[in-house]
Amino acid sequence: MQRRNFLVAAGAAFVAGCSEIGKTNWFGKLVDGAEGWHRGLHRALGVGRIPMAPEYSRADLSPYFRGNGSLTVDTDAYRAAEAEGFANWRLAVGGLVDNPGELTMDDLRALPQRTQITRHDCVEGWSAIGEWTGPQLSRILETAGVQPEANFIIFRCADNLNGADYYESCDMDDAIHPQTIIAHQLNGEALPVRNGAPLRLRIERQLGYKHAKYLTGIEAVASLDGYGQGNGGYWEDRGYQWYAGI
Ligand SMILES: Nc1nc2c(c(=O)[nH]1)N[C@H]1C(S)=C(S)[C@@H](COP(=O)(O)O)O[C@H]1N2
Ligand SMILES: [Mo]
Repeated sequence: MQRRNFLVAAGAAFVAGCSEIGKTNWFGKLVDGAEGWHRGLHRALGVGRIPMAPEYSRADLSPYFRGNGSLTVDTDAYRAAEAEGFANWRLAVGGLVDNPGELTMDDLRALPQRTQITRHDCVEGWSAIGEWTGPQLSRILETAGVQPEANFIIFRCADNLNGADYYESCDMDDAIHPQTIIAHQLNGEALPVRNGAPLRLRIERQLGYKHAKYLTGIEAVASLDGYGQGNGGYWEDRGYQWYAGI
């Protein structure tokens, strides 16, 4: 399968769009802001009224951010990826999008980055404060061109717990929330393996189990049916709530 670098393609489309006035392309639309489900949705929600999770200062950082659930991925492929510093890790972007493709770690690092210091709350009764850095999911979805029928984003993970692949999902409201990022750093350094190296979701208005680690792909879908047991996540399939708001 050939890798399609849609960020580079987007840049090329932008240049073409500037020189060929009147010719429509999605990136041009995005830049001039005249259209786009994302912007429309932000307007409908009312920018400035989006509820934000509290953010903290560096003085509040937990000295050690523990790992929970899977602490690594027990596959030869993951061990090989770890041995090369995850240089060739890819995040697949697919489903109901106009521009499916794969993002490299460099692609993700080249996007505008958000850094946020937030508190992670696990239902098992512990919390930790960490500083997370990565591109906003909204930016990736804009570039991919999410189709109007998409209602959810599915997050695919590399690990398997007791025979089932870990996965998660969220609605478009949380997907485009400013604090929803694909983190590749914790406290200014590459994510430790125990915390989901090389990529993990931070979805700050929700409980710990929603923050999918070891991300391999994101998919825009109309329905959660057909993923896992259809409840939208590994723990949701085992009785936990899908909307795990804090
Ligand atoms: N892929 C994957 N993601 C996961 C888990 C897991 O086992 N596998 N555990 C979840 C749970 S229950 C919590 S509390 C957090 C823990 O994140 P941490 O290991 O960075 O502390 O990851 C969540 N994401
Ligand atoms: Mo958790």
